[in-house]
Amino acid sequence: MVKKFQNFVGGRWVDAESGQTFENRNPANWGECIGLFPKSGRGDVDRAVEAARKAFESWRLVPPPKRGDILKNVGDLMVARKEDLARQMTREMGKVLAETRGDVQEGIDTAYYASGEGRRLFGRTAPSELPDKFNMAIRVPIGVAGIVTPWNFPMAIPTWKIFPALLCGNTVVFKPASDTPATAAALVEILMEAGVPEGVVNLVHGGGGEVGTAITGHPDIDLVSFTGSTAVGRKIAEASGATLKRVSLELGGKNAQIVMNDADLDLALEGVLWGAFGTTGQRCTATSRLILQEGVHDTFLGMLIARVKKLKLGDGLDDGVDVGPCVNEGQQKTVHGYVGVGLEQGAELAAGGRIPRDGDLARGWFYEPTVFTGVRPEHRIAREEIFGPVLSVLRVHTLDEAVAVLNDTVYGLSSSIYTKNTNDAFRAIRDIKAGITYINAPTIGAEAHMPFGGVKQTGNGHREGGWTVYDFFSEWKTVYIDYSGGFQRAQIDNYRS
Ligand code: UN1
Repeated sequence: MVKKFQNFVGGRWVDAESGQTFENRNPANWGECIGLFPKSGRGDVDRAVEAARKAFESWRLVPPPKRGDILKNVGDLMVARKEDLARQMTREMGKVLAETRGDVQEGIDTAYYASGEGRRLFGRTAPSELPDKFNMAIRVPIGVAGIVTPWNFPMAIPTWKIFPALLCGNTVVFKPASDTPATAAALVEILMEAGVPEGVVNLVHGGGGEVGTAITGHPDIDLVSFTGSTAVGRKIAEASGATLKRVSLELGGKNAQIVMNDADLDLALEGVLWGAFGTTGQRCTATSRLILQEGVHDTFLGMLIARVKKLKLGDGLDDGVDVGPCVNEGQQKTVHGYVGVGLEQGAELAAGGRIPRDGDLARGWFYEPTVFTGVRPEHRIAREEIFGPVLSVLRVHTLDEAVAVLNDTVYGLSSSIYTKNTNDAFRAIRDIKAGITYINAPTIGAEAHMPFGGVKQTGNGHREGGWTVYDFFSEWKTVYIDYSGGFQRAQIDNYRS
């Protein structure tokens, strides 16, 4: 019997109004069905928003340290269930167990950070220009937050959004990616067990076209936080113009790692293998371009290809597997399509480039780790986000050229440079246009307590993570308290000449 899951609305588990369901399958073994999930629509979103709106009136009055205590419980429950959550996540989206454990850990880190923030959530005071008057700015809750999340970090990314949203006193309508609904259901169960009151978090499963659109356009949702494709992000930004919602968008990337002539090549090699092929390249921070300085180009390429050919593809639950499957058939097709484009435009295939058809690999949506050499900045595989295990190698002569090639993209999320020259490292930090720059480390691996986000078309200027995400999920209220007992006019009574 396949397990049937439900939405969670106003503190109750309920079916979709339509009564319809969709399947969640294992991308490493497509024959395995993990569960049936409600195929929801606008009516389900309406009910969830109603419940969240009602719950907001009491949740906003709960003191932030108390909200933080609940999030501490959430972190503790995640610690206790880490292994089960990781295994379920590998089954539903494919990345290897070490990485799904890391994904859950990122959620735990976010829970404990948010819990501590309950006793900070700092406001500010400033002197008044008038006597016997007190000025301060405090953070207040905003209302109902629509949270729309992707499948590549099924636990971490929802927690990046939901935990600070709750800590700041907002209530939530959560739509997880339809490829990873089981992890989302487990997260909501944990939130409830930890003591989040009814209606404060509502879960609506379903497709982006139906549920996502209903959330992002809903007149009674005050803010939307979305991570996903640039194409969808653009539509959300357009829709939010009509309703003037506050919107945080984390979108595409075309991240690059630079390797300079003086780099520690062994270190740079580990970095690019992890950055390009970890999570099967399905991170918005993935290394999809490798920029090699001429003096190390051939040597480094030789080292890289030898190791790429040894990467073991397989079910992420099995020991010794380095790279899991693509998340679904569509993603596998997209990757293969880009390999065709790379060849057509004249890049050379140095490794991979095929859908493996033998043995167990034929049961899932696998793709060979792929490296293209001789890539030029104008090639589409050097410009467009592929979101798969495909690395494009470009050759440059100088640091300035390396940085210019790295910056030659509409995106600006993560970046990396390997060099032993401190001056070059600092120049790169100054000149690279990206939200995140790593020195002697790969483009992936952001830590939960640091700002996360990108420039240019990677986003719309907000940052998740760390202390910065609290700016998105709270509103500043400025308060003036006049205790003079008299009538005082700013700018006027204190500047009488
Ligand atoms: C993403 O790919 O959307 O920095 C998030 C990293 C992870 C998060 C990635 N901690 O690679």
